[in-house]
Amino acid sequence: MTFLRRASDGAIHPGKMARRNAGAVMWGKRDDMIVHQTEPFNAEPPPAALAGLLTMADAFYSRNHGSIPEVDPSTWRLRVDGLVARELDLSLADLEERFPPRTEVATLACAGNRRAELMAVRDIPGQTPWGPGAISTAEWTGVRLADVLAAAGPASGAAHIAFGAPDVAQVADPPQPFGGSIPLRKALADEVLLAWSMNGQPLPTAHGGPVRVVVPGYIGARSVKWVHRITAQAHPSDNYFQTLDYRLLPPDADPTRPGEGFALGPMALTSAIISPDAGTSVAAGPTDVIGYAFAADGRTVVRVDVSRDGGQTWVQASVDDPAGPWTWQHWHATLDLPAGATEITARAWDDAGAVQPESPATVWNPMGYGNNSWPRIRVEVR
Ligand SMILES: Nc1nc2c(c(=O)[nH]1)N[C@H]1C(S)=C(S)[C@@H](COP(=O)(O)O)O[C@H]1N2
Ligand SMILES: [Mo]
Repeated sequence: MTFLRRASDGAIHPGKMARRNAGAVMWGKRDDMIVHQTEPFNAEPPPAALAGLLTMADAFYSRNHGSIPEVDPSTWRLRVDGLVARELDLSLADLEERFPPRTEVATLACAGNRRAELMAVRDIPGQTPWGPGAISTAEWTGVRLADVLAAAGPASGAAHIAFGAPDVAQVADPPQPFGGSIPLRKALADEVLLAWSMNGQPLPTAHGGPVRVVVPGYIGARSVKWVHRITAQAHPSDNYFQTLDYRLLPPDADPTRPGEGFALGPMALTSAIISPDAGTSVAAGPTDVIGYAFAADGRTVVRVDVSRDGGQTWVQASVDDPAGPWTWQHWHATLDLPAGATEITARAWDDAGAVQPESPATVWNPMGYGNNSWPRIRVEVR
């Protein structure tokens, strides 16, 4: 895939196939998974694996900042503390017995999804060159975070809910366990879950088993895996991944300077082309173009257009109805492709009338987050 060639840090190429597969196999992934890093494990599926509403566990992207911890479900405990009337110490059985179960189909996307297209504009050193596959959708089952918080009774000063996990990120400064927070208002929303099941199976270790947070509509980083502590507090989490990483900085900001820009939470409308595969060759004539679009934060994609000439002329795609408020939607269109080198691009609108920005250059930022510009792929038409 073309975007992998842009990797600055020892690009993955077919010569490293054996190692790629070893990383994928270790975490139960399909062996055509694109492994950006084996330790910590970071991998995305090939675009074709993103075609269904639900992403199978063996194709679901993996984003880790530290070693994946082995957490024993029988000894796992969740501590709820901070500005609450009653501190809680819950086992997995407590969660299952004391609160009503809730199932939600939700798309998770990393804020770094589609970063490779930003890196092509201007390099972003030290960051993973994610293609369009750092996004996946599953059916999550667990309990509402709101129900657990209600049992603890948030006190009047509580405004943020912070999550703690056991995996230590050496990349953080100083090295520390992963964590983050969401505003209390979001934490009390029905869609936010403490999930122990993914697509009807126990939550795999790699995806946060036994229990993870699922925050639909927010950047993936807030869906903290292996969560073992929930703290109600007046301020956002002081964890590195809330205060320094996962911030949107203005283009001219110094990424090493703390406090610039703002912490990301809700996601913005994005889309990608998943077929044809970028960089491949296709036969001239009518060609099906397939993609996903994700309005995020509870919105709906209402229109997608596709162009074979860089945006001079457009064909309206047909867009799947959303499976719920928290999922991506797939779209498809037929383009009549003339022979030669061709760029296919797309643009999506959400129900608030927001449309994707045209160019990655206008959304470029020093840490490479939130690229939601028009997706573009090149194919050779023969
Ligand atoms: N404990 C912990 N939770 C975490 C992370 C992590 O490194 N450690 N990565 C976060 C990020 S940045 C993303 S995008 C999602 C990825 O979830 P997945 O690996 O199940 O796809 O998990 C989030 N939760
Ligand atoms: Mo992420």
